[in-house]
Amino acid sequence: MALTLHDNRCSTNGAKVRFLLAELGLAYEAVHVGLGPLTPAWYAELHPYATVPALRDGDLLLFESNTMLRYLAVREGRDDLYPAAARERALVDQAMDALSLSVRPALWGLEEVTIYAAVPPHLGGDDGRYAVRSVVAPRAAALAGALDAFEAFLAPLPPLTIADCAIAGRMATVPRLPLDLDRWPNLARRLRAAWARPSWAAGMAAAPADPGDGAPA
Ligand SMILES: N[C@@H](CCC(=O)N[C@@H](CS)C(=O)NCC(=O)O)C(=O)O
Repeated sequence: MALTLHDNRCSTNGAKVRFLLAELGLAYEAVHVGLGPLTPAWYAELHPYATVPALRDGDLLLFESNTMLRYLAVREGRDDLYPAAARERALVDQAMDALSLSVRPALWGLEEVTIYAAVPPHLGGDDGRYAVRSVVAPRAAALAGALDAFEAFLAPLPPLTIADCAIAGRMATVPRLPLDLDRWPNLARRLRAAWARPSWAAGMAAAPADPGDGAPA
C-alpha cells in the first residue's frame, strides 16, 4: 500500500484528508500519532512541526493538510474536485486560503475556550472547565465576523471541491460551538452537504484508533 496517513482521530486537519481519501476511494495505512506531549520522538524527527497529519506516498512526505488535498486530487486526475482551469482553480485555492488564514484563527479562539481548554483565571475562568460568558462572547463575535466575510468566498464554488473537504474537516467542531450556523447560508449548505456524504462517514470511521483509549493499537 503506497499511501500512509499519520493522524489522530481528534484531528480536524486529519479529518480533511481522511474525507478526501474516502471520496477518492483510495486505500491507505492509518497510523496513530499522539498529540502535544504525547507525540512520540520518532514522529518529531519525521515532521518538522510534529503536528498531524502527515501523508507519505512512496518517498514523498507531505506535512500540510491543504497541500495533501491538492496533491491527492491532482494525483487522481480529479478536475471536478480541483479544477485544472486557472480561474476556477484560483477560486478553490482562495476559499482554502481564507479558511486557513482568516477563519481558522477565529475558530480556534472560540474552540479553545469552549471545547478544548480550561480558561485561565486571568481570563475569567470559573471552575477551570467552562469559559465564562465574558470570554466566550467576544470570541464568538470575532468568529461570526470572519464567517460573514467567508460567505463571499464560498458563493462561486462548484457543488463539491477540495475546499469542501477542508471546510468540513476543519469546521467539524461547529456543532459543539455556541454558533447559529443558519446565519451563513452558503457555509451551512456546504457543511451539511459534505457531512451527509458517505465518504465523510467513511473517512471519520477510518481514523486510527487511539491506544490510550484502550482501543486496539
Ligand atoms: N497547518 C497544519 C496544522 C496541523 C495542526 O495544527 N494539527 C494539529 C491537530 S488538528 C496538531 O497536530 N496539534 C498538536 C500540536 O500542535 O502539538 C495542517 O493544516 O496540516
